[in-house]
Amino acid sequence: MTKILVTGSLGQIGSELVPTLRKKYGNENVIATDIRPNAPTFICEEGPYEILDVLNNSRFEELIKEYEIDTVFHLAGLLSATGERFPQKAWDLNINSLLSVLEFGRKYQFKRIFWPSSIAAFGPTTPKDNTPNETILQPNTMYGVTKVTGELLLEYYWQKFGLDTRCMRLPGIISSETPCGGGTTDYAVEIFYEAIEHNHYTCFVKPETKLPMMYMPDLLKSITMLMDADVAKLEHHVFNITAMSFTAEELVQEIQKHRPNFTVEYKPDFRQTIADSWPRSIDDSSARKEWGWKHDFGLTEMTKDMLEKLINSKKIFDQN
Ligand code: AKB
Repeated sequence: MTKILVTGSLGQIGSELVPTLRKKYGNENVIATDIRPNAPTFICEEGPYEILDVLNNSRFEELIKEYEIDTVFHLAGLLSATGERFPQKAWDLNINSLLSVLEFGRKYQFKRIFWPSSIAAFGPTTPKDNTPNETILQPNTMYGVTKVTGELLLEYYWQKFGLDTRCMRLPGIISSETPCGGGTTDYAVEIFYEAIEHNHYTCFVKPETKLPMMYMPDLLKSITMLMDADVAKLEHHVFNITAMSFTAEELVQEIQKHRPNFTVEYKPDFRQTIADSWPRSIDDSSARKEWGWKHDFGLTEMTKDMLEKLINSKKIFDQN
């Protein structure tokens, strides 16, 4: 029986991955953890929830022993924009916690570890369009530096100790359950909340900014597929993955099809430089070939679904 621990469970991805994993493996077999004490009921009442600062090694190890953990989804970490404001903290949190997970994996012989890398592993010298899986990795953000380092660590533990590490370079993730924060691709999520609430959005990147993106249902599907993949068929441990690429302006036009009075002004800030250093589109053919990756949502389907979900859940109005 698989016993899973998820770090960063209350974040944008964790809050939707935990219920997905609990459905698949059973509520009691998925231990949600986060540094924050106040977990929403759907996380802390449907299965175990433990407070965990991932830099607290003894507490981390205690939980691994107590629950006999054999699989970790390590999602805790600082994103690109926050990482530029606090570079040392980004290194400390993103790398030292990953190193602990890998060491626990070796010591307790984990079955598998999932860790998200990012398009931030690429940099200004990487080819911008249809960026290959194997290419130049010279990021110019601390977040990107931690992602490249993390990828190398996963590869090292795989080669040296046979630890089964699996990783995807995530594009911007768009979702309706938990608002995101601290990232550069956040505009592609915030815009939906603002469109519904104020019919207006001030966008922090230029209209022509084009980045790879993915809708949460596709992300959850891809993580499950990668973790279920037959190890014998995997030539990589780190995969490019994508579903769509669009400019900020194209996203606005798509939202305006549903909300014709929606308006946007563009006020680029420091996150523009980060966005400009990342690819416009990604070649994820290795993921498609090695474990059958196929996305369901493009810009049109995602936009329609996001607006419907946010309006129906009334989440936006409850927050205020
Ligand atoms: C960010 O914008 O920092 C993240 C990412 C692309 O890794 N969403």
